[in-house]
Amino acid sequence: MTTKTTQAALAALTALTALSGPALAQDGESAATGTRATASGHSKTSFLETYDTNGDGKVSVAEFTAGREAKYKSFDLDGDGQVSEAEYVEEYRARLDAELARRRSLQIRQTYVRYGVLDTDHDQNMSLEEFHESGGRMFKRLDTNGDGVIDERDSSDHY
Ligand SMILES: [Ca+2]
Ligand SMILES: [Ca+2]
Ligand SMILES: [Ca+2]
Repeated sequence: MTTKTTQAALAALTALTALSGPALAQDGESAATGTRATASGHSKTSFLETYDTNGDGKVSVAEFTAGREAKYKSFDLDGDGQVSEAEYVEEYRARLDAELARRRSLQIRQTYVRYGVLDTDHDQNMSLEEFHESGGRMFKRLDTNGDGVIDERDSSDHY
């Protein structure tokens, strides 16, 4: 493997790790849609959100069993009452693809928004001056003591 390939693979892995949170957890997740964001994939809160179907704040064994059965059925793509390895993986792959597509489209939209902020005169061209304006704001926010240098004496961690 070349260094470049390794880096690409690592980047992909990092992206996937970031995505393997609550919305995409393979087990104990919030329904098949994977759209609800919860604090933690395996928390009691997400468990309650997933299985407390009558909304009384409690999960009975009956509710839990019904929820698990519904989940099992969502894995059983060909409906033969069994879940093969291929089905289990495919169900996850489909949700992962949907989530990646959703995040990608969101990130692209945010990039247009960022460009709109950078292109202050809105002529659809980010001049070097405009780019420097944005950099200047960044620098100012970090240079909290205003001495023209960013170092440990500046108290802000973010710009
Ligand atoms: Ca099956
Ligand atoms: Ca411009
Ligand atoms: Ca400073």
